[in-house]
Amino acid sequence: MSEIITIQVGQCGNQIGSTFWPLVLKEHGISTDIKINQKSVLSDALPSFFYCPSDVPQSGYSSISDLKKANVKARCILIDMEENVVGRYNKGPLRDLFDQTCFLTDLSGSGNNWGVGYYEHGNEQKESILEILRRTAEQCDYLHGFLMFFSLGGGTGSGLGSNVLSLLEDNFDSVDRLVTCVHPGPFSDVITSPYNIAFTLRKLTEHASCVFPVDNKALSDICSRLKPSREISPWIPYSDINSVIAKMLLHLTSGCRFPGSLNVDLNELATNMTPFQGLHYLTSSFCPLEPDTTFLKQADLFTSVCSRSNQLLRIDPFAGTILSATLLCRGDMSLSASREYVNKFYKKAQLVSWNQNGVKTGLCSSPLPGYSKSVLCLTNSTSMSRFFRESLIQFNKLYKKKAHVHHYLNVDGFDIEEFTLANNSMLNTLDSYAISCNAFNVPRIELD
Ligand SMILES: Nc1nc2c(ncn2[C@@H]2O[C@H](COP(=O)(O)OP(=O)(O)OP(=O)(O)O)[C@@H](O)[C@H]2O)c(=O)[nH]1
Ligand SMILES: [Mg+2]
Repeated sequence: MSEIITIQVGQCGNQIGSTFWPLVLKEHGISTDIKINQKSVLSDALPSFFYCPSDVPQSGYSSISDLKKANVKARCILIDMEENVVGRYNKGPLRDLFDQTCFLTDLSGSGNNWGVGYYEHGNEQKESILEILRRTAEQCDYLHGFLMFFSLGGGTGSGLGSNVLSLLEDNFDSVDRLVTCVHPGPFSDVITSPYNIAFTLRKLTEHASCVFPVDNKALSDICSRLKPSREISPWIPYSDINSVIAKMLLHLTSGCRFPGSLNVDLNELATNMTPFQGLHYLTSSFCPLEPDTTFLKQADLFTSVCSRSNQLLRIDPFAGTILSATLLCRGDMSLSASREYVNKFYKKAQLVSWNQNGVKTGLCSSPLPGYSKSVLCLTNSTSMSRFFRESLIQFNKLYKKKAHVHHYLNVDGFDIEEFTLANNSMLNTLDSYAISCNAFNVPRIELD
């Protein structure tokens, strides 16, 4: 059994976690309600996400209090430089699920400043973080990967998250580092987010194995479609948005956690999906978005998963050339149905000339909780250059005026050169996507 350690950083990362973990428990047939007594169905896969002391049987847990008695703990590291978000874990039903020594908090936050997260907190917390990482890794027999969640727009998730990512590379270089990062979308609530995004993207390009960017605008649109009454009040709660992200993450990791006739594990995914160093940004979409829609026909499921409106990032992967793709099917799905999807994909997509057979399929028999079947589509498409282009434009709007630059220059360790390096790194990734297929010309944007 292979294990995955999750690392949630900052407010967004930890709030995604508080939606993710109840779903993980549900997937294992474990209720967070201590009164319900249901049969645990999938406990053999429990050690992937949970440390189970070896003298305790892994089956037969049906409630969170059973896990508490058996001292089962989530393989999760919770980091925030403020206390309140992580502190909520200690008050709710999940309070006994986490090892208290894997909580790392401070009082000051990073004030939406990547530099503070990366340099100030990064330097102060380095030894504590390494100690938690080593201890958590030692509890694994076969550590399969690190899975990180954080936002790109704030200071702690983006800055300290980037720092943790490079610590992982330095200390566990053979273990894959997968990151789900949340882009604020076009109307950011954080003025400095274009800088924070740019600095983080550079670090993600350099140190991550695979990145699954999602954005709050695409996710809000998905959530409003699911509950049209929201049109009256367009504000979508983060818990709804995070629930879409959490389902994507469960789907993504299912192949290395559950048995299946054609499983794609995270290492395979990182290898198959990344044709060139640094071009490891994948779009994701899944269907059905709502629990059990048994009326959905197999063919509709495919059409839906490929539609632009189901993408968790506001880009259409099919508008560009596809470098690689993976269709992960879960639940009641036959091998022939999944192969049919792949054939349809070849017809729909324009694949890069040197990888005409670049679509992989995975099949995991264990369904997402509440779903009979579902499909996750991951693509590495040249359309991702649009994401980098938009990030560059936003970055340059601020940097041309040198607006807010002084906040970063006041941080110990931060050098003005970081701005040029971030700009160049985004340009490079953008260009590399274009060169990877020689299909189109993306205009360069230079700094003044
Ligand atoms: N999807 C989603 N986005 C969130 C959530 N919380 C915050 N965000 C977004 O994340 C960005 C702000 O980042 P935070 O995660 O709050 O910041 P942080 O990492 O805690 O950093 P500092 O507060 O600056 O120390 C904004 O764009 C928010 O819209 C959440 O629970 N879900
Ligand atoms: Mg915060």
